[in-house]
Amino acid sequence: MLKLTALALSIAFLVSSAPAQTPAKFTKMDVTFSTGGDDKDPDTRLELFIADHDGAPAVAYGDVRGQGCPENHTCGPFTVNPTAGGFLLKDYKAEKIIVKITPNGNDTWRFSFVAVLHFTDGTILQLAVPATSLDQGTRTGVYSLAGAVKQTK
Ligand SMILES: [Ca+2]
Ligand SMILES: [Ca+2]
Repeated sequence: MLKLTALALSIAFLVSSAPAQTPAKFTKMDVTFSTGGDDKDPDTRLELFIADHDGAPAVAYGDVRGQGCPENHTCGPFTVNPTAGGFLLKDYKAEKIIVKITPNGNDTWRFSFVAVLHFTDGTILQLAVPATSLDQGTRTGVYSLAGAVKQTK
């Protein structure tokens, strides 16, 4: 009986003295593109967002200007940093990666990409998006993080 009480007390102590868990937060995303048979012109602006949907306030943002992505080569990694609020790891499935191009005149870009997201607890999410394309008519692609592969440290 004494032993049980001591055990109960030590458990109570452990619980009460455990530090409050800080929820894991997004720290950065690195995106590497593989260009197929049609390049991205150097003067086609590339913007990368993480947001709930296209048009929603971005929780991460990156702006790439003056850099081309030549045919049959990789370009990047481009680092995308959190904006003011960022987001929590537990909420990642609701978030989307949004790739937006702003061509000067015409440009078609055929590409695939791999996005690697980092979190404060060491968790890494990786999303691989197969071949797709954007052009002056379709400037925005939206890719859900729900299918990302999670690696926990
Ligand atoms: Ca092109
Ligand atoms: Ca052009």
